[in-house]
Amino acid sequence: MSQSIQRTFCNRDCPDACGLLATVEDGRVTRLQGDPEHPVTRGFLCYRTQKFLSTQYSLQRLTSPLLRRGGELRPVSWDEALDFAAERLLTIRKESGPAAILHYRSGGSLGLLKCLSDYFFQLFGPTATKRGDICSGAGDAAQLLDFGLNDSSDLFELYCSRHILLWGKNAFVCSPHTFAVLRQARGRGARLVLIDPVHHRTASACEAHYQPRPGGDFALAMAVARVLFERGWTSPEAEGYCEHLEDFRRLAFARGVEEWCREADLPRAAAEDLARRLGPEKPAAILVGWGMARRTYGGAIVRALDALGAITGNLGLSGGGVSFYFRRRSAFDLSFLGGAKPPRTIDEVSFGRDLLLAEPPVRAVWVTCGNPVAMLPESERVAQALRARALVVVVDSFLTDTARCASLVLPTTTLLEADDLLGAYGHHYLGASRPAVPPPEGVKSDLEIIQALASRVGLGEAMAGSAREWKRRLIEPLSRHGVSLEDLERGPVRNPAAPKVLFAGRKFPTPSGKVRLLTEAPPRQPESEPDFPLWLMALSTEESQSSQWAEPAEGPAPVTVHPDSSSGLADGELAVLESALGALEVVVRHDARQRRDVALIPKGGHLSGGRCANALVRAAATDLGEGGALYEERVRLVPGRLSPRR
Ligand SMILES: Nc1nc2c(c(=O)[nH]1)N[C@H]1C(S)=C(S)[C@@H](COP(=O)(O)OP(=O)(O)OC[C@H]3O[C@@H](n4cnc5c(=O)[nH]c(N)nc54)[C@H](O)[C@@H]3O)O[C@H]1N2
Ligand SMILES: Nc1nc2c(c(=O)[nH]1)N[C@H]1C(S)=C(S)[C@@H](COP(=O)(O)OP(=O)(O)OC[C@H]3O[C@@H](n4cnc5c(=O)[nH]c(N)nc54)[C@H](O)[C@@H]3O)O[C@H]1N2
Ligand code: SF4
Ligand SMILES: [Mo]
Repeated sequence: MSQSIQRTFCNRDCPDACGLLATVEDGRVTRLQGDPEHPVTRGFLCYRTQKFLSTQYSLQRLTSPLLRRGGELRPVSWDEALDFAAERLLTIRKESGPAAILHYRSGGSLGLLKCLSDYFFQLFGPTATKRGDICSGAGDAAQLLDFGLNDSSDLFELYCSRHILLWGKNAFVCSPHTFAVLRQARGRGARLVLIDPVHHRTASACEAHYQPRPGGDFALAMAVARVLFERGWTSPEAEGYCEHLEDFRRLAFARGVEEWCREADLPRAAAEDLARRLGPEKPAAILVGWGMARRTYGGAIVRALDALGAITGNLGLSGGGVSFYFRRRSAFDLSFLGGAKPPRTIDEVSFGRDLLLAEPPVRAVWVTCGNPVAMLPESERVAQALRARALVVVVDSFLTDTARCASLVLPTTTLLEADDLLGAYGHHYLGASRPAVPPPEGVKSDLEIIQALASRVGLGEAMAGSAREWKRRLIEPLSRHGVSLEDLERGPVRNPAAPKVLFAGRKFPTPSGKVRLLTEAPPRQPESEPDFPLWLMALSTEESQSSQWAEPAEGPAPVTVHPDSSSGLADGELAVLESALGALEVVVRHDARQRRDVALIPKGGHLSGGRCANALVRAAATDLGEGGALYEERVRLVPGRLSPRR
């Protein structure tokens, strides 16, 4: 028996970008471990990747292209599949122009070579692309506006923090390796506090948990700002590196601390406690969760948190900062993607509606690394919009909700077969993945698929090159720092261009060189909607990576509510969860630690399994960055079952 240990990297849409060790016996991966030598991975994996071998070797995995004929998806050869795709794309481009073709790529893999799919469609058109960002649009835009840059200090700077404010962040589930660093920081004396309407397991590492009204964070931040100003706890230097300081102060003083706190549904003591941690007891780091900004005024909320970090002098300070994102692509040369302007864009948040209304019509959609039917709002409408196209090609390893709407499905490689480059959005380490095993017979990598298509449409030469050749091209900036591809393949390398302390010297790449403080409050939101009293939040769960489940989930989705908000339904009882858009059969779970105005459901449930939260969520944009206000939908729990007709 032959046995070896292959070193690679996890490419999932996760902040941690772990180093993996795959034990391979007779050509089959038999064990997956976290790389003990990776400074962030430290030898352990999350639940979902620990269980990945059942996905890798699942009998549901696709091993042949599927072409829709007579209404059914049927296996065909690769030549037939690719000839069909090439012929249809060329015809549509000839008849209707490249704006009739849409390329949609999401976060199935964060490997940088996935950009080659974008590159192909730029050369082939440029074709239409998506616009906005369902994941982090509002927060990204907020930080770019305020700081001119969306990046973070070194993760291990948290060891220098006196306080760490986890603002709407569930690191335990979403970034388990950051969670481990947080616990170590606590061991070194840092004090942790969670600000999140939802009770979750990250609270276990925190000495305090404030549960504001969903979206109440803006008011809470203003209460904190007012306390900071009143007590003289702001930095005397803030005037020098902040624009609009006086206007911001006026904004904070527009209401009393008590009034702001009432709006946030928290006691005054909460604002005072947070102000003390940020002001006299700095350095304090604010870690901003991506989820928190998925609200109507998510951009304004992140801007308010940026301002708290700025006025207290926590920016540019070791152990301070307001961290939303780590620039995972900054080490790589992606300039070949150039600036080809798409002839039109389709809004990701209202994808279904935009696609249905697009005029002249989008005739073809190419989906890769994404499951928009399950993961975008108004799932049924997204499915309907896709089914109404002349051509839908989906590149995936499984027959997802989206693949079920396709005319052609092309089976592709998994993270254990990937040959790619990785940066992380939760720390500054880079890596190169290498296939631990070859793909099964009948499966091609995304690069091979794009190249085979390119050679059929006259773009073979432009797309040519092995994965390693492309990698060498992308890491050109690193070679100037003496980092080679071989170095990256041997193990993690810290991005040499990434700062240890971001904004040291308090210089900001904004037009004025200063932080731009916000000066206006968003409109007040209605506090209750009598017909739909609960905010629906479809949140990350340990068991899945968005719609990719470690083990198939069956039966009605669990919905967690405070016992007082369960419409009299017992724990474990079946019920119907209704929004203004749709209804789902669910099983009720009681949790007295939750607020009385929220209903929690796992993110990533499948439409085909009747578990998809996005069947209830209407498309609504955030105030900044064209993100999705995914957690703003209101719902109610109703006794009974869903009648089959509905
Ligand atoms: N209601 C609600 N909706 C949400 C969210 C929420 O919190 N609530 N979260 C949002 C967020 S943060 C995000 S990022 C999006 C995620 O949305 P998506 O990125 O669409 O998420 P996934 O379900 O992970 O879909 C990725 C697909 O890529 C496939 N895949 C994996 N590896 C590869 C590969 O190497 N090549 C190719 N071609 N395919 C591959 C997987 O099998 C999977 O079907 O969803 C958003 N939707
Ligand atoms: N296990 C697992 N891990 C994942 C993923 C997964 O699907 N499963 N998804 C990955 C992806 S795509 C991403 S983008 C990241 C981030 O994934 P996210 O799911 O965005 O996780 P968080 O950033 O922790 O943000 C979610 C938190 O925001 C809180 N929140 C919601 N509304 C508010 C509010 O109004 N105020 C406050 N203060 N908090 C609020 C929620 O209660 C929740 O605790 O995680 C990645 N990690
Ligand atoms: S999903 Fe995230 S935590 Fe899990 S192995 Fe991959 S990078 Fe690590
Ligand atoms: Mo995301």
